[in-house]
Amino acid sequence: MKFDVLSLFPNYFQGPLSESMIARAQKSELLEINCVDIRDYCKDKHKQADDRPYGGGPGMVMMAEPVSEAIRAMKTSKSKVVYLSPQGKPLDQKLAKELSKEKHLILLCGHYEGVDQRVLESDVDMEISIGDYVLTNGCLAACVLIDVVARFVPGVLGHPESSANDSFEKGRLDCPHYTRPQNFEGKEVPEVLLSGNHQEIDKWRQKNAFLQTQKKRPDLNLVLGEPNNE
Ligand code: 4FN
Repeated sequence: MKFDVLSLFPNYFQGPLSESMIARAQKSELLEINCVDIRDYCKDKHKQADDRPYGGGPGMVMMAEPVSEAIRAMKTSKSKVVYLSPQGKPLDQKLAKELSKEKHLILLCGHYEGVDQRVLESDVDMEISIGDYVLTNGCLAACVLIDVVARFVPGVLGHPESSANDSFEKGRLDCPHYTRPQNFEGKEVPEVLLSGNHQEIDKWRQKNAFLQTQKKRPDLNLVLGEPNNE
């Protein structure tokens, strides 16, 4: 799966996308992530990518031409163009799974006040939001989307059967986890986890995953409630 990430800070992504699973997936060529500098598509000698908004007011707007040129330079017949924006469809596991079936995603990151509306109408297939808070720019949102989507690309995950993954698939939180030592500052590991009885352990984990979800995120049982087995 290929990602082209269009932004004004192509170096922004070097950290998050060069570590851990995402780095390994790139080395093994399961993922290809190409960071594109929108400024390379500015035609004027000052490489201006932003301008003042029509109608006045504070802030700057990303100009239609360089953004559009950058998108069109990356686009093929198999591309889906996504603009990360607060107006977008909320990103969740279901949407991420659908996106992971695409061959090529072009991710457009907003800066300043955002992108000229006409680009969104002409060149963008879908707007996606990672949540309801104010961000400085769309780069972190693109990193989040890549991370979430990449986990669904076959081979990217080390252990596809991990229990954490099972819990996510069922749309609820994971159960509490314990490792050595058996006693930490007087707190013992729950007895059943030491029993070696895998049926009992499984029962305990399922029950506690459910209880934890009810207590901390009761909305999750409703929103992601439908089990998703594949
Ligand atoms: N944000 C809100 C309302 C109005 C503006 C913003 C905001 C970065 C270019 C967009 C934000 C949040 C989730 C991209 C926020 C996201 C962005 C995202 C984002 C600079 C313009 C901006 C009501 C949501 C608080 C700045 C609400 N997912 N504007 O953050 O790109 O993808």
